[in-house]
Amino acid sequence: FSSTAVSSSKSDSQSQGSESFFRDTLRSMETVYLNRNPTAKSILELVSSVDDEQICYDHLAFRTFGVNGYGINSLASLFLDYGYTQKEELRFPAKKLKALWFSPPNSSSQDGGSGVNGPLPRVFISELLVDQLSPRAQEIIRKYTKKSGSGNKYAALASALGSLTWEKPLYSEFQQLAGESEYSAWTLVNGYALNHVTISTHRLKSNLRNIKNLNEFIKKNGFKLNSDGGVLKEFNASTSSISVSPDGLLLQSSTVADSMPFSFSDGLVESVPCSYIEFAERLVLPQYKNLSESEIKESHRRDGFEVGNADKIFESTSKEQLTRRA
Ligand code: OOG
Ligand code: NI
Repeated sequence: FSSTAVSSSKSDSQSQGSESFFRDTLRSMETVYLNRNPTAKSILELVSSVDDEQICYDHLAFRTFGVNGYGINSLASLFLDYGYTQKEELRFPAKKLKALWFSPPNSSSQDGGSGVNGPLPRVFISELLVDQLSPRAQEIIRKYTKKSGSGNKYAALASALGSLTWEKPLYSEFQQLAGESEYSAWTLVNGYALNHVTISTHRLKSNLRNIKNLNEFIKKNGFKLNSDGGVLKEFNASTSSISVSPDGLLLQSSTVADSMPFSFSDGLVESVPCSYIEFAERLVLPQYKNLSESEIKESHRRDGFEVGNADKIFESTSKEQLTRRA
C-alpha cells in the first residue's frame, strides 16, 4: 500500500477530532470572557440581533508576562499545535511590550457558523518585557510566576477555566504594578484570560459592516468607546475612536474595559479592569479592487496588525480610559 495514502487519511481523521477539541477550548475561553464582561456580552447580543447577524471573530487576544517561560510561547503552543502559523512580531518600546500574531489554518471548516463556530480567528499574543521594569515590579512578577510552579505549562487550560495559575496578590502589589505598567497590573489579576475578541465588521451583512456605522450604533446604545480623548482629538470627534493603519486599509476601534471586584489575598476587595471588545474592518487590497462583492474573500483583504493601531487599543484597559467621563 502507499504510505502517503495511509498517513494522509490518518491526519485527516486526526484533524477532524482535534478541530472540535480546539473549538471547545476556544468556547470555554469565550464563556469565561462573556461571564466576566457584561459589555462585551451585550454588544455581541446587540450586533447579532440586527438582522440575525452571524458574527465572525477577526482575532482573539491574550496578554502574558515575558519571564521564566510565562511569555507568548506558553499560550502560543496550543495554537501552533492546532495548525496556526506564526506571523510578524510587533514592538511597543514605550509600553515595554512585544507581540506576535498567528494566522489560522485555512483547512478550518464551518464557514457558516458564528463566533467560535465560524471561521477560525487570528490570534494576537503579547508579552511584557519584564527585564525592563523596575527592580520592585520585577520582584512582584517573579514572586508570583515562581509560586505558580509549572503553571506556564497549563496556560491554555487556565484561560479556558478562568483561573490564575498563581496565587492572588496583595492589593498593594497590584497598585505598585499599576503605577508603573497598567499592562502588568492587568496581567497579574487576569492572567491568561481572554483579553478581547474582535468582531470582523466587514463580514457583517447590515450597514454595521462599515466600522463608522457600527461605532455610532454602539455609542447610541450607551457604550463607551476607547479614545484618546485629548484636546486635539476634539477637532476630529467623528473618527477619534477609530485607528487607521498608514496604508488606510485596517480600521480598528474598541470599548473601554469592564471592571470587576477582585478579592486580593489580604482580604481587600477592589475593582480591577477586565476585558473589552474590539471591532476591525479590513478593506480590500488595491490589487483586488476589481473583484465583485461576491468574489471577495478574507484573503483579498488587508491582513495582519499595525503597531500604531495596537498601541492605542492597549489603552482600553487603562485607568485613564476607565475613569473618563463620556
Ligand atoms: C492588545 C492590543 C492590541 C490589536 O488588535 O492591535 C490589539 C491588548 O490590549 O492586549 O488588540
Ligand atoms: Ni485586538
